[in-house]
Amino acid sequence: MNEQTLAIIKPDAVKKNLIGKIIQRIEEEGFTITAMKLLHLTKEEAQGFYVVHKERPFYDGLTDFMSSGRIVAMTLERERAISTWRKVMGATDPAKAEPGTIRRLFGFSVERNATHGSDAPDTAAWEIDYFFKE
Ligand code: IDP
Ligand code: MG
Repeated sequence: MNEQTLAIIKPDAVKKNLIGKIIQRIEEEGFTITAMKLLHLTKEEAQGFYVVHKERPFYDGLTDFMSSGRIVAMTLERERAISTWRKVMGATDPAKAEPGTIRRLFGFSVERNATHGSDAPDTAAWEIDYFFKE
């Protein structure tokens, strides 16, 4: 049974003109892109998206970064989409991510790590709704 996850190409990767390479990888990994938007979040929209992290010390920097430029938000569909996309992205910190993963290949720092992926079915549903309600 297919599952959906939310993926974001973050502002660092968009600025480096990596949209095409990342989407090519997504398709090669067997995902179908079922919705996609290029957008520039306001600070408030970035804060809303990452509200789960609002008590974290990195929240203000993260939401500044996520509102610093254009992003690509997508819904990806395949079998086990959530865990598969997180595996393809690699660990949060690009320096600790496995060789060949997107964050290892294209991430710059633990904050500027090229991509986002939902971490569970409930967060995936909430995050998909955040960008693609109706
Ligand atoms: P994840 O994106 O791998 O699920 P989370 O812990 O959910 O990682 O953190 C969300 C995002 O916040 C990360 O992708 C990264 O951009 C940023 N972040 C996480 N930890 C740190 C940190 O220690 N310093 C700066 N930014 C961080
Ligand atoms: Mg997370």
